[in-house]
Amino acid sequence: MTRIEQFGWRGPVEPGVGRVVSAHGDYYHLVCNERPSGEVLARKKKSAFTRMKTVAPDSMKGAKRSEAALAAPPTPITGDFVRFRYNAQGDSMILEVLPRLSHFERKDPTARRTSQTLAVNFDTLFLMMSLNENFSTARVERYLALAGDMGDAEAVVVVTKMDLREEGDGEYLDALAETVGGKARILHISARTGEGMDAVLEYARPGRTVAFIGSSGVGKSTLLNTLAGEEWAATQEIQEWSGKGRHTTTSRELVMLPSGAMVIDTPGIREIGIMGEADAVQAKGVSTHRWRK
Ligand SMILES: Nc1nc2c(ncn2[C@@H]2O[C@H](COP(=O)(O)OP(=O)(O)O)[C@@H](O)[C@H]2O)c(=O)[nH]1
Ligand SMILES: [Mg+2]
Repeated sequence: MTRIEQFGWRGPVEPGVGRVVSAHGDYYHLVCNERPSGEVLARKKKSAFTRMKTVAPDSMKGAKRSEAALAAPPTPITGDFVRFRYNAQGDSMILEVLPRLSHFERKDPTARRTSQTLAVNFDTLFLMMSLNENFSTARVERYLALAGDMGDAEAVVVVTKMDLREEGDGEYLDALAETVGGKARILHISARTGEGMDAVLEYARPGRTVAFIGSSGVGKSTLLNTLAGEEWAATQEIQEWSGKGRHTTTSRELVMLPSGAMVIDTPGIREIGIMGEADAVQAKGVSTHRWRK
């Protein structure tokens, strides 16, 4: 298998196909077959991504302009497969985002902005929430509604921090199971005790991609660290100490696991402001705490 196939590419293996594993400002870190190392830094070819300018001149305002913006080609994000022009001497250039097999989007309820794509090209979508103050069956319902048109992938609801289970929690877990019904499988896990890890590993198959979605603090990075192994987690810590902070999860990152599966860890929903949810709830003076729901 070539490198790009290992990273989940299932199309014809042609030169110039890469997968975005991280984005740093104007630069995209791609994995591909073009180099022995399999890694390349690339930029977007400007003219390939600025169609909006020709469709929507500066004089165009308001709704018309956002319509034109919608028609603009998608900007690459972590997880995307792209077509690029390799340049051994200088910057390689991304020419095009290849069709996404799956995508999870947050839709702005105020419709003032276009939707925000949180993850792409995953086989499994982990909709994560923890068994403490973050627990909300209503949120899971919203997640599942958003996942309704995600394309060719499976959504799985993951309840994290099961080690924090208290007496009476069975009721909440039952309510969740009832809400989810047959729409998704529900996993109960704990990174601390290892509960449920066998079930998680069923999705961590070679060449498969799992995307983690959930509020900040639910345990996404911890699960990733557990799956990637202590060695990987230690490297991340060193990088944070040295000030490079590669894994503070301020942006999406695609990580290859020792099993050959990949994880896309997304920043906490709070940071990316999904649906302004936390703010809205707080503004109403309603606690998100499960006991007072
Ligand atoms: N008790 C318990 N705490 C956990 C578990 N997983 C993560 N945490 C803690 O929850 C906090 C947030 O975890 P993190 O992985 O950074 O969350 P993220 O924001 O979703 O990436 C950290 O203090 C973790 O140690 C778990 O399974 N059990
Ligand atoms: Mg994190």
